[in-house]
Amino acid sequence: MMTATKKHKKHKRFSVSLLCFLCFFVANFCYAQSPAVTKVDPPSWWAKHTINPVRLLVRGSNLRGARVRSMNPEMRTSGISVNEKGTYLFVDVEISPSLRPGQYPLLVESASGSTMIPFSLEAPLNTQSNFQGITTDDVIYLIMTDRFADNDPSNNAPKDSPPEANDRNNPRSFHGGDLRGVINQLPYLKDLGVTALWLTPWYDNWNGVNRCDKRWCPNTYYHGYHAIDYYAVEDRFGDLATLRELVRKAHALGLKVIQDQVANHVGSQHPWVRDPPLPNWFHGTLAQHQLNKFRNLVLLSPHANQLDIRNTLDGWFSDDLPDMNQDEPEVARYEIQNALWWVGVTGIDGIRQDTIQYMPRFFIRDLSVALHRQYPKLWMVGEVFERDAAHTAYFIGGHTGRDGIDTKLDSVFDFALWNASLLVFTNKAPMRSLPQQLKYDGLYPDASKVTVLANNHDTMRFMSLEGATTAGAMMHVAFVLSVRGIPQLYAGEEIAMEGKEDPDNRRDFPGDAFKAEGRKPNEREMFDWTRSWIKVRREQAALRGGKLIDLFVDDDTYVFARQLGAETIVIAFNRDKPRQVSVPVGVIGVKDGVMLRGLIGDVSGRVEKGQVVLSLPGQSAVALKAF
Ligand SMILES: [Ca+2]
Ligand SMILES: [Ca+2]
Ligand SMILES: [Ca+2]
Repeated sequence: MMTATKKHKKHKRFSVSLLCFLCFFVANFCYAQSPAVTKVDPPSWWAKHTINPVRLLVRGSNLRGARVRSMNPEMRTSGISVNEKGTYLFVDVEISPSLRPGQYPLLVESASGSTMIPFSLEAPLNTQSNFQGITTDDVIYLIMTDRFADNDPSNNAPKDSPPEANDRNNPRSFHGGDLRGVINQLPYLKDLGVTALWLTPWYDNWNGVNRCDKRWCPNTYYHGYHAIDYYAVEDRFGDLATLRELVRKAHALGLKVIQDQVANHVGSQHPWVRDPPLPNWFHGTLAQHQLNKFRNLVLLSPHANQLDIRNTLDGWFSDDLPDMNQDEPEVARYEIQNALWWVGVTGIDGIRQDTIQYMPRFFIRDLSVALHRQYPKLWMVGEVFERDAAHTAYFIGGHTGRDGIDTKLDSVFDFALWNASLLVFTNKAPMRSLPQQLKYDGLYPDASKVTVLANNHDTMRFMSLEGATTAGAMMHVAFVLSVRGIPQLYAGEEIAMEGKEDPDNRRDFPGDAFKAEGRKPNEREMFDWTRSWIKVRREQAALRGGKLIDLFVDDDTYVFARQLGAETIVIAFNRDKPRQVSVPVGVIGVKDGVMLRGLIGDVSGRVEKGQVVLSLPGQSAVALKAF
């Protein structure tokens, strides 16, 4: 008994120490080898979504051999794949339509341990006030968030940012503008009359500063085009809650919101660059990649060689902009879900897609189709920065290209017409260049769908162009607001701001000008003029959606009608001294005896023998209506 007890004790002691040793070993082993999760994209989704299952990309460590399962039987997982290093895991999550919004964490298990993937289902936003799309009834206003209004100083110097990154005297540093600033200026924008705000990218960008011995250093990514996280809001601009507040408050005032999305590339500080989820996630690596030579003609020309085409589609926009490989289905799927996620969580109405021509056309189509399938009215405009209507028309949806693809893209910017207008209103080209350019509308399936920019953050401001005058700037903006298409203004043009090439064209918006009493005389003149043209556009359906018919043109004067049903608006531009012009309105059905009265400009005339004689003021634009 005694022996037995001793033996037992000895055995027990041995077992305990062995167990301790094993525990210690296993614990260490487990600690070193258990799966760990640091990020999940997307972090949330919706039941009854057109994308189901949704595919998650999970970042972490020791994910090799891991299984993923839901704790809820109405959420099913499948299609797991893990990268070679075990740092990324893809998994399909199928969501039962009956699941309610809430937390639905997923369990990741491997032979050596387990952990959770946080994941939730969101309540869908109201489709009556969100996802409304953009039409010719809208006037878009581009805001570069960092340069518009700083109304939250607490986010101006994040802990990981060196002082040089936050130097307001450096045009390439962060200047402090934020989402709160945009929210607080919504009444200003409402007063101006614009109806849709396009904000430069709000993805989180690197807070640091690039140093070099070139003239463009030190520089930062204040503009937002170098995402380090496709699922996070720039911490200097605010957070997701503030962004949602912005969209909600804008919608309450009748203002829509457009997100600037950048599917073509991410920033070189993105964690993917050091450790890509797949070897072909990008085109090349930081150490080995081709630079885009921007031979954009090869995208349209049937004579291009494959080497040039691949360079234009796969080349990096710059050495610090790794090019995403949408030919890899996991990348395409990730990006399509990402676009839908932002729309779904914020309620935005439209997307401006950056550098869209450098992505494969099938991807533009698949993205457009997925967006419209979930949000039928949602709108996407692509940046195809070409002063050539044949090229931009190739990318708009509604017709099939020679590759057999209809991109289904809602809109493209009309850089060709913008260019013509700048030349005409700075007296470098005759007025007839405007109808000369507009003849290429025949290349578009529906030219009323193009977005007519007055300028943007990549172009010189009008007032800094050679030959610019305030009168020229006023005619230019009147043209943008009266020609066919969807007009787009750039913050600051309405107060005649100056600015040469990037980054000079991104000066801080002068805070005083947000209030009428703070505007200098030239700012007030331009603001009031812009507002009056927006107002006429808002009040006259023919100006928004009417057919454009040329009536008169010579070197210095251009007169056209916008006609919708029985309504006729006549718009005239005269960059010469005051002159009389006989305009043939009988041809568009305006009867003799009808009066044309100025909506903008003190001009009127009675139609006789099919003609109306208008005394046009010099260096100005007028809008008349047939009564
Ligand atoms: Ca700020
Ligand atoms: Ca940041
Ligand atoms: Ca590309």
